[in-house]
Amino acid sequence: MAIVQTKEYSPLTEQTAIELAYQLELFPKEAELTAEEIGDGNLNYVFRIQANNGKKIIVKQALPYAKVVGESWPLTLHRATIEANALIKHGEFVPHLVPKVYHTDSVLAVTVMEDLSHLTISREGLINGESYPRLSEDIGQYLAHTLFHTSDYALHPFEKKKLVHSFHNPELCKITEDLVFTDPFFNSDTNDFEDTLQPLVEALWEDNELKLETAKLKKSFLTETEALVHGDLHTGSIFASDTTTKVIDPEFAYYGPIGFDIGQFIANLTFQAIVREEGNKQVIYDHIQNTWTTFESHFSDLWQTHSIDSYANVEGYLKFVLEKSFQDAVGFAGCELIRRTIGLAHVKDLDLISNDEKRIEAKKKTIQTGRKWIIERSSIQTIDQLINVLIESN
Ligand code: SR1
Ligand code: MG
Repeated sequence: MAIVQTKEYSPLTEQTAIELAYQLELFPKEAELTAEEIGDGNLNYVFRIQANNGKKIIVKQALPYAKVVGESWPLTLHRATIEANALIKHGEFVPHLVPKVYHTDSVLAVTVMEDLSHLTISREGLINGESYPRLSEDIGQYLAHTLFHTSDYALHPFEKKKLVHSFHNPELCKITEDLVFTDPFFNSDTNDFEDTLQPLVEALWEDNELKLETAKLKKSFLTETEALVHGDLHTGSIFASDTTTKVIDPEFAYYGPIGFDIGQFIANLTFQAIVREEGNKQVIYDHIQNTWTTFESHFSDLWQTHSIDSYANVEGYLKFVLEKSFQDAVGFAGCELIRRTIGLAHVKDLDLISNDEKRIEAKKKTIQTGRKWIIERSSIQTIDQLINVLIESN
């Protein structure tokens, strides 16, 4: 990896992104390069640099503020380092499921990585009716390997605690603490929803049972350093095709509860289960089921073959860990459903429904499903039960 010493931060332009690519010698000197800013996320610049011979790379740069809100919301540049290090760490276990990192620069807050433009962001594809036959198998494996191998079940305690320290990510965690676990459940300025939803939303704010259960989930997010989680595993953080899956964007990575990524991914599939026409829902139910069963079987295999925990072979311990992770995942999924519907950062799956009546109907179902999953998570014990609860209210 070439090292370029950068003295101070400044936002890249298409021209300076090209200059950086030349400096890093990622292309031959004689190559003619073009750049295009293609980022449509909430936080960063993403430049695609292309040479006249067709070779492409991605230069991603963190901005010192949240793009979704503007310069009034300052945001640490350190998230670029967290993201690059999480891609590299997770890539040790599932190299085929993450992009290759070619270069990082912590001062410029830049990560240079593999271009994935032959794939589609899975949220966009799913909205357009794609079924992505490999998606849940790949994500189930991604979850099992990244979560198991970064946990105390697989690592010496010194090594694990070193990782906990190096993935300390308080600013990005604070965004999740506020936007996922707090603001949607209170009358907060960041919330954003249609007037028609006001009575349902006010009922959530008054719902002590829901708030108590959400507080318990937030406590888990705040305190449980189980594994290196991606931290923002929605379908917009996954590139896919019929044959390939790649997980991107782990800038929210930190040591958190094993159920967090599982729940966020299941929730983002659930938006599709809710918005699709009747005949097209089953493929999504199947993905939800297969995500969990793949995770469970790979995690269990890794536990049997690689666990260094003295208690690994104590009867009932693996079952306990899996049950806890499942129950947490159901609750976290419920929070994600609610926050993407009435909080600051929405999802296109719901917002792009142009018919007002249908959109509001879908949002009401989403909120009610989220509430149910949070409150009833201890009685929802299997993935089949979870899907049945979803089908009943869908
Ligand atoms: C201010 S950032 C809003 C949301 O976008 C990211 O993708 C995370 O989901 C975050 O909560
Ligand atoms: Mg992101």
